[in-house]
Amino acid sequence: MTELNAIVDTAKAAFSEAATPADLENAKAQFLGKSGRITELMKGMAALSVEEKKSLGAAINLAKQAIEAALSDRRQALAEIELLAQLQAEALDVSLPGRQRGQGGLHPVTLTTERIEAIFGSMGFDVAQGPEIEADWFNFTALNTPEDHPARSMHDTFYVEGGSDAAPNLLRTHTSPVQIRHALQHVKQHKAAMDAGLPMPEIRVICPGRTYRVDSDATHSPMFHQCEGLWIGENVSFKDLKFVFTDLCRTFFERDDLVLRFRPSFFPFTEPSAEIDIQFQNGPLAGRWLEVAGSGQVHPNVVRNMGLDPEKYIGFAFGMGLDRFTMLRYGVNDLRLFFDGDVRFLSQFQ
Ligand code: 2NL
Repeated sequence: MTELNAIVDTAKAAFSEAATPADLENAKAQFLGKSGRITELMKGMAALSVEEKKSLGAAINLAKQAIEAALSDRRQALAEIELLAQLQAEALDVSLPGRQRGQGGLHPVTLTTERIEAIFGSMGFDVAQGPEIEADWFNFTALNTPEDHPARSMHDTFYVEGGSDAAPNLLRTHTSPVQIRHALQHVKQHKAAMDAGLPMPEIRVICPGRTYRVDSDATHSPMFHQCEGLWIGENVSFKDLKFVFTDLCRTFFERDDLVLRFRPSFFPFTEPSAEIDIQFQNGPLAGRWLEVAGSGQVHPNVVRNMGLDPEKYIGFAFGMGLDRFTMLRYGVNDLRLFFDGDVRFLSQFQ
C-alpha cells in the first residue's frame, strides 16, 4: 500500500513538473503506459490468489484513478496556460488610436466652378458639357476663325490622332465648341415650334471645363480651366452682357463696390469685342485693373453656324479663366500650385 501511495505521489510530482502537453504524455506513459508502473503491478497480479487479487486489485484501481485524476487536472491546467499565452501574444490594445483616413475635399478650381455654376444658375443659365477631343470644325471653323489664324498652328494647338487632313482632331483650345454643340442641339429641339411661327426659347448656357494650349510657364499651364457663356435671343444686347457679368463678379468676389471696365478688343468670333477688367476698391489688390475675361456680341457668321438667322437672332458670349478667378479670390500667386497636387496647399481650401 505504501508502495502504491509512493507511486501516486511520484506520478503527481512528475505531472506537475511537465511544462508542455508532450512532457505530460511522456510522464503518463511511465505510469499508465504499456510498461508503466501501474500496468506492471496489474500484470504481476496473475500469480496471486483470489483473495489477494481482490484487495490488491481494489487498491491498484484506487491508485490508478488518483493518477488519472491528477493527469486530467494537469492537462486542463496546461491547456489553460497555453490559452493564456496565446491570448497574450495576440492581444490588441483597443485603447490605441486608429490610423485616420485623411479627409478629402474639393479642389479650389472645382469650388470656383461650382460657385460660378450656382451664380449663373440663379440667372437662368444651363450648364453644358462636351468632348475635350474636338473636331477642328467645332473648335475653329464654326467660330469664324480663318484657316490661316495662328491659333490653328501646331505651335499653339495640340493635334491628336483620329482625324483626317481635311478634318483634324485636336484638344479643344476653349469651351466654345461646347456652346456651338449646345446651340445646334437647342435649335434642333425647337425647330418644329419655330417652323410653326413660335419664338425660339432663348439660349442661355455656360460651359465650364478643361481646355488645352501649347503654353507653359508660371502663368500658363498646357491644361487650364475655362468657362464660357452664351446668351442668344431676339433682343439680347451688350447692356445684358454688362449686367450679367457685373452681377457675376460682385457675387463671386462678394464685393458690392467692385468696378468693371469693358475695353475694346478683337476676337474672330465676336464683333464688337471687349476685354473685361475688374478693380477692387479694398484689400491687397485695390486700385489695380485686372483682366478677367474676353467678351463680345456673337459674330453673325457664328450665329449662322448655330443654325440661326443672324438678322433675327443676336446675343453675346464671353470666356473667362477659372484658374485666374480662383487665384484672385484666394490670393494665390502661382498657377502651378493648382496642378502640383501638394496636399499642404490643397488642404487649406477645406
Ligand atoms: C478669352 C476670350 C472669349 C468668346 C470667348 C464665344 C463663344 C461663342 C461665340 C462667340 Cl459660341 N464667342 N466665346 C467670346 C469672346 C471672348 O474668350 O480671352 N477668354 C479667356
